[in-house]
Amino acid sequence: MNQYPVVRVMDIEGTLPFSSSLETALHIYQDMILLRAFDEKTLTLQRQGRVGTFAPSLGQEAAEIASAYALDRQDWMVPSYRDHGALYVHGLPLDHVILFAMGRSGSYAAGVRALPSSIPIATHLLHAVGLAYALKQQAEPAIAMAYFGDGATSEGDFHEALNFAGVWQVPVLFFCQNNGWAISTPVHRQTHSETLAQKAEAYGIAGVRVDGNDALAVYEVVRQAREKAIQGHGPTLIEAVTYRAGPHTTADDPTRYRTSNEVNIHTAQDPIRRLGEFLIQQGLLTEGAMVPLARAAATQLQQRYGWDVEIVDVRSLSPLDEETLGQSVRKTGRAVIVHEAPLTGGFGAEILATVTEQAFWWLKAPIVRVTGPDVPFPPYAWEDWYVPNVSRIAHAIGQVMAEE
Ligand SMILES: Cc1ncc(C[n+]2csc(CCOP(=O)(O)OP(=O)(O)O)c2C)c(N)n1
Ligand SMILES: [Mg+2]
Repeated sequence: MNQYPVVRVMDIEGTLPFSSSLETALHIYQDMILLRAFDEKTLTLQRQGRVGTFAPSLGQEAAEIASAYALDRQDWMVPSYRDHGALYVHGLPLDHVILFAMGRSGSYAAGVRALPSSIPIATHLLHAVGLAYALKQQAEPAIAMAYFGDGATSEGDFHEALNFAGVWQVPVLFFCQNNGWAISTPVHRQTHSETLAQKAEAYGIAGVRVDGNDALAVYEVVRQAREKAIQGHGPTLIEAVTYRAGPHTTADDPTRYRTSNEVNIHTAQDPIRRLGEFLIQQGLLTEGAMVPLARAAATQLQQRYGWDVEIVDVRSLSPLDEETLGQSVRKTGRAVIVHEAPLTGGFGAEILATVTEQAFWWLKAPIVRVTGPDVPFPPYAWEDWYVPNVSRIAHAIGQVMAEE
């Protein structure tokens, strides 16, 4: 039997080269962040009773967004209920997604080559094969791509669809997001197959397994499978291995069937953080100027005393991510604020006030600021003396750790 190794482009730390355009990578990253923000917003709307049941994409942003970037607008997207991000990339405005969740179908997807999201599991895979059959008949240089989950591979429709697609050799891609769970059923209770990709073999079609948290690998794999289908070389089953970090839908409580330890292990592979690291290394994203210094100080202290230091990079001052600041300090009970500007009137004072508002009762030590001194910024030769350095930051961390 064929082997199904996982295709990867970036490793966990977000390194390794990428042959495609970096501009595409940047756009994918932006839309992954947008999808996460959309998820958060829609969850709030749902909790307020303003939209119906909603399936979030938390943890699956790379698979959702990068797969859709690999398609062309004339391709048919055949989505499932979780694929808001993919639909958005394919041209569906996000407000249509919300309207659909509120039960209004009206002008849904007008002009966009996308079917309505399928709630029944796997039935839409046959519709995708039918669309691909039509594309082939009309000699259109386009494909159909069906989105579905690991649970769908146990449905008869999945097998019928792969069978027809193989027999007819139509330009269809089956994009399976193996997110580990079908509501409360884990993958190992779904199938005894080692992989989902290998199920392609029985139908005489290609099967590929890709790291679904590696946005660039997902993009490459879908792009290549699409090219192959357009050239008349048949369908592909793509298994994107990812993780559903949130609930199945707003009607689900995953704490009843999985441990927080499992969730923590997977969220360490967060696809957004990973692509972010890659883009920073490519010089396309920057991190705060003090972050590398803070990281060096944290590494030193970890090695010397075994301390775990959490670094929060405040990406924008307005809006200020107060929630993250509060969460971090509620966890550690300590805070060191680092910036290059002078102490007096610096933004650090604003952060200090915010942290105090958010987490005063959790503080185990007074907050310490490491900043430039209260003098005008000096000429270049004196810059090293002026801006905070690793040893000053390490010293400040030592100060907040000393109070026990
Ligand atoms: C034909 C059919 N059977 C059962 C259901 C109920 N149901 C909704 S979602 C779901 C699990 C699907 O899991 P998976 O395919 O892994 O997709 P995921 O939700 O993880 O994205 C089930 C059984 C359904 N919607 N349709
Ligand atoms: Mg699933």
